[in-house]
Amino acid sequence: SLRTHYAAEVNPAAEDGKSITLAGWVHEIRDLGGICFVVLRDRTGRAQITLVKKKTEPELLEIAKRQVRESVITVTGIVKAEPKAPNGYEIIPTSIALVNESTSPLPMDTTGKVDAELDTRLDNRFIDLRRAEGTAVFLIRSQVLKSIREFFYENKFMETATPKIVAAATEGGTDLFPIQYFDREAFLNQSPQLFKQMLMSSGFDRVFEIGPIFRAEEHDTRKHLNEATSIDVEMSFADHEDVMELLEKLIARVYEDVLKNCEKSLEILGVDLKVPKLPFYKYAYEEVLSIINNEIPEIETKMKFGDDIGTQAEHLFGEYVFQKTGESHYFITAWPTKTKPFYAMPNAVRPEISNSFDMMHRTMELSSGAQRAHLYDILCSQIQAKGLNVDSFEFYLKPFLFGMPPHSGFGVGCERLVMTMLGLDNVREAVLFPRDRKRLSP
Ligand code: ATP
Ligand code: AMO
Repeated sequence: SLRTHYAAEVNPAAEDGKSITLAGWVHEIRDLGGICFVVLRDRTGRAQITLVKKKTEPELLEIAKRQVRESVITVTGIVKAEPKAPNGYEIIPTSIALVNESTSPLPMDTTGKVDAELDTRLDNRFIDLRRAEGTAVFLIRSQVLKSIREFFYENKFMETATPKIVAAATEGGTDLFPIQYFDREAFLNQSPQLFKQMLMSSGFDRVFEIGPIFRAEEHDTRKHLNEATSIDVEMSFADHEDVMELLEKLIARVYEDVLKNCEKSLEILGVDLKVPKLPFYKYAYEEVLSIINNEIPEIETKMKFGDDIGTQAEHLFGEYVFQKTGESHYFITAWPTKTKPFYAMPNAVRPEISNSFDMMHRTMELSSGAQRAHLYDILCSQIQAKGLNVDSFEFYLKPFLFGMPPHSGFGVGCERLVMTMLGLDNVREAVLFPRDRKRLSP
């Protein structure tokens, strides 16, 4: 490797006087007359290379001054503790190599001094991600996914991979992307839903999958992507209460791990993270309606059973919960059967409501889940009740005839999880190369 250290991993006290090699990008050059600073940046942070003109060989000074911003360089030099420099040290260079010179001018600023529009940033995402904030979001996202995997492995879940090219819709037909599959029409999968349920019949018992989902969402919003990352879970011999408990523990664990392991990234983003308190508050759908109708005057039209909770009501109710409880996360349970997909289990006592839930953040929905209808007849009649054709679900329905255990599960949108955790304005900020209505490149 060309480097001996990352910028933020140099210990100024322990390494004082030693020679090290850093590799990275020229973040900034400041020529103050008698002294010249070159700031090198890598994934972990910044290091100051200090050249005192009188003491530096003219050749080295020339190289340092010529470096165009954002060029790739390596620097070998002596570490000197310096409290005023980034990370508490500076490097007195013995050699500087220009590994690959950047073209100028740059497509956008990387120092944070000039704000760029989100579109400009996404058009130039490779360089946008060099900004400390960009890197921080994805270091945290990486930790989130690591924690999720650890959590599930510790709880005896198996990681699965189900097909993304499919023959039928799972979440209703409207949001499907059709594709050409040799001489047939196929679709990009909207959710692993049907497959994760089929695996319950295989006896896999507890599965999770982290993978892409594709939805041809028509609207261009701050919280919808056309390609998102779904964290999917399915568990046998468990009901909706069991998986809600699993879900809230998962969220708390992810927050704890990020708080513990991503201190610096959180600081860069100015996020003061608070681990949600367990158990999450639960509001039955009908309770939500009653609160909205009686205690939230901003919603003028009274809501009635069966209505969807729209974006405005969702926001105001989230705010209401936050004011009451001080918590951002909560569940809305017991949704009307007709507002939930066919695979949700109707309640045994009141079949017009389902054993389902949405896990909400103050600002938006983060997850939905349910106990599933595991009895063949109920499932078939629910498919029909949605106006769907039972025949097109043959591959899915067959396992229900040959020993399907009771089961429950949920799906969490990874980008929305990261977005709400970090208070990002737009879900696109939580995706490296987002896909939306207008954006197919890069
Ligand atoms: P909002 O309700 O806040 O206006 P939304 O309903 O579009 O937004 P979410 O509620 O977060 O978004 O749901 C995410 C995805 O789930 C969307 O793709 C939406 O189309 C889909 N979806 C929501 N409800 C159902 C449903 N009952 N059946 C199938 N898909 C659904
Ligand atoms: P649902 O459709 O609610 O449920 O999706 C689950 C979660 O995935 C995220 N999500 C999205 N995020 C960004 N952009 C999108 N277009 C998008 N669509 C979905 C959201 C949402 O809460 N099969 C069920 C899950 C289950 O019951 O197990 C399902 O797909 O955070």
